[in-house]
Amino acid sequence: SWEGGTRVTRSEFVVVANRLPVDRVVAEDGTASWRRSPGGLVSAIAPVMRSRKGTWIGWHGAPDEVLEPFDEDGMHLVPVKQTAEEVELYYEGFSNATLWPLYHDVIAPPVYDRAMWDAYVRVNQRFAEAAAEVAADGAIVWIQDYQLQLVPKMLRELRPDVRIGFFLHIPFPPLELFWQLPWRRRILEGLLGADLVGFQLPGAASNFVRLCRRLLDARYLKQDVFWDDRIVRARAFPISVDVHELRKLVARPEVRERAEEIRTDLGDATIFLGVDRLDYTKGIAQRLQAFGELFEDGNLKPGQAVFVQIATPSRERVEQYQLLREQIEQQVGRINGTHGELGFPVIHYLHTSYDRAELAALYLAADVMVVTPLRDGMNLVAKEYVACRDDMRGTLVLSEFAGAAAELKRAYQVNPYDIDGLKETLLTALNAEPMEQARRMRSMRKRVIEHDVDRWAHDFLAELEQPHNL
Ligand code: GDG
Repeated sequence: SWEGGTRVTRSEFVVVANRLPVDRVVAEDGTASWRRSPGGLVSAIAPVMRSRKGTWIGWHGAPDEVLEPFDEDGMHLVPVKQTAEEVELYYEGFSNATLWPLYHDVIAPPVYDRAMWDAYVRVNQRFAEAAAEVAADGAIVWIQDYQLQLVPKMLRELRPDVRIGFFLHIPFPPLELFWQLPWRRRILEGLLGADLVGFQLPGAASNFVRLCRRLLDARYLKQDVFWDDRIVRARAFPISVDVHELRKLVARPEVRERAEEIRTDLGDATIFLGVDRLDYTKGIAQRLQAFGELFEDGNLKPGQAVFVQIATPSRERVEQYQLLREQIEQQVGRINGTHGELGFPVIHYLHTSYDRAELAALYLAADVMVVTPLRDGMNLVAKEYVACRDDMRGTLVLSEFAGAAAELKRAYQVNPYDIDGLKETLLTALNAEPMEQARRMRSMRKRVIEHDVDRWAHDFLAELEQPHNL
């Protein structure tokens, strides 16, 4: 159809996310092109996008730049503008300095700032308008994550005919914490614009339903909320990883060789591995503290065991992230300075990001994978490690506070706040016999292989498409 002179492609299936599923890459000769972003969400949704001729609405990553819709990798992409100020207030501000800490147990103090809120409302409205413009009659619109919680309601006001799904990738907090938010009612009403609100865990769905009752006086039955003469379903859909992609990666001879090379480079020491965005929710300080103390106690010797910590740069303009980086780098320096020996540092700290093949090689090389978030919606790293270990070797130490703990029952589970417990668990995992490693790995692999990210997307959309009228 033609609207206002510009051509609008209408789609039966629309995904709305803060970021588009592509990154701009600039070649040496200066020509720019797009490359599909790494990560499970994109690979899970891409096939659905293609088969349904879908449209993905999101920011393209450059502040102030206005881009026309384009096609890439079989997907129709609609860029949404963000000014530099909006990136600061809506994205770095309300999304990552307010909602992120509030939804993760207030591990860091949330910032409550009215200008940030105003920008959040403004940008959400822009996304809702973009979705309203491209959605065909009765289309399915699937909105992603905490940056866009107002979009369901805003979109419903513009387009009552479409079916709206929302998925929250991070935890949904208990009532006592959510109550702090000055705009708590607006966020809740925003989410209630959806037909289906998906969470990682059933407990998060319950938190949501309880809040609807206490804050909005909404009627409910189990996990259905009655709102505005509609039923809003709250359900859990634990996200997962692209098992197929990871299995293909670890089958590549060069990935296997690279894993061997990593082991040799580290002097055939026992390898403990952490892979995280550098984020204060990930419990990096706790795991390094525990690891360092094992040297102090004489349980580990330099040269015999090393910790490889990949810390991918993240949200570097948000103050809490700058503080965290200083704290972790100081801690690494102190532990290496105290326990390392010439040629034998005890921690290899890498503040950089790697390609998927290198990550897979690291997973294959690691004896003990250490995943100790203080709070995490799911944690895909834990599932990726399991998906990669088709040799049935290696052990996983996993925080009870990661969503993944509900499924990976055979991991060595820990409370990351309990440093003594963490030390003990690291040693138990290190000393597990190969038979025991295989027994646990087999059971965890079964879960991840049967519940991969395709199934997650399929289950969500099947529930969304089910008729569910009053
Ligand atoms: C949020 C929620 C939820 C990491 N370093 C590199 C790299 N990664 C990849 C990992 C993994 C992803 O990033 C991280 O996912 P996580 O789930 O571990 O954590 P968050 O980024 O906090 O994700 C979380 C998730 O959303 C999905 O719903 O599970 O709870 O917080 O895939 O492999 N990838 C590459 N280079 C790196 O250096 N290519």
